[in-house]
Amino acid sequence: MNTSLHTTFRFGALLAASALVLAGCASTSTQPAADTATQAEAFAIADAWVKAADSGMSAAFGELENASGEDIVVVAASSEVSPMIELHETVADDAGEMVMQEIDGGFVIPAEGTSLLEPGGNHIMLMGLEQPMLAGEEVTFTLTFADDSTAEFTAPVKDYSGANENYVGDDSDMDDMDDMDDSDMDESDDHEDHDH
Ligand SMILES: [Cu+2]
Repeated sequence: MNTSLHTTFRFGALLAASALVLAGCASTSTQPAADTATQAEAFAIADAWVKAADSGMSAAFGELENASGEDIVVVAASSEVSPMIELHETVADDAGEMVMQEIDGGFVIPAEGTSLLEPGGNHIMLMGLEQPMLAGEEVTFTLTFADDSTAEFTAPVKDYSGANENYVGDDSDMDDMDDMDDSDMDESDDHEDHDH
């Protein structure tokens, strides 16, 4: 009688131990998510170009491509040719005039799709050029994506007579730009300042 009880208890304990081992196997065989690629890695650009300009504003264009199965989003752009670069869209204002403005939420490139930057549409806006951009030169840009990854591309400068939409920044933005221009002038023109 005693022996029989003892055996039953041992058998139960063995079953419980087996169940724990099985559970352990199940959890360790679960793989981590395989897709760890950044948005920048899925990005490419075709036919990139920049509009030639001596000073002030200009814009960059091209076809943004996304090789991944999920939307990727360009949230910012930078280049050493301009201290102030924005992502712009072109829209009709209340009077039906086409005007450009900063786009909300950046440039979305759909999964396995493209997004076109073109005169009269979305574009990378350069404001306050540091130096002239002449046809035949090349300009390097860095794009930042929604996941903080970055991608560089180089675009040739081309003469182009269009893409002259009005900019509808608010007044404070324009004041900031004026301040920036003034300080730049002060630095570069110090030796020519005969006011004192
Ligand atoms: Cu613009």
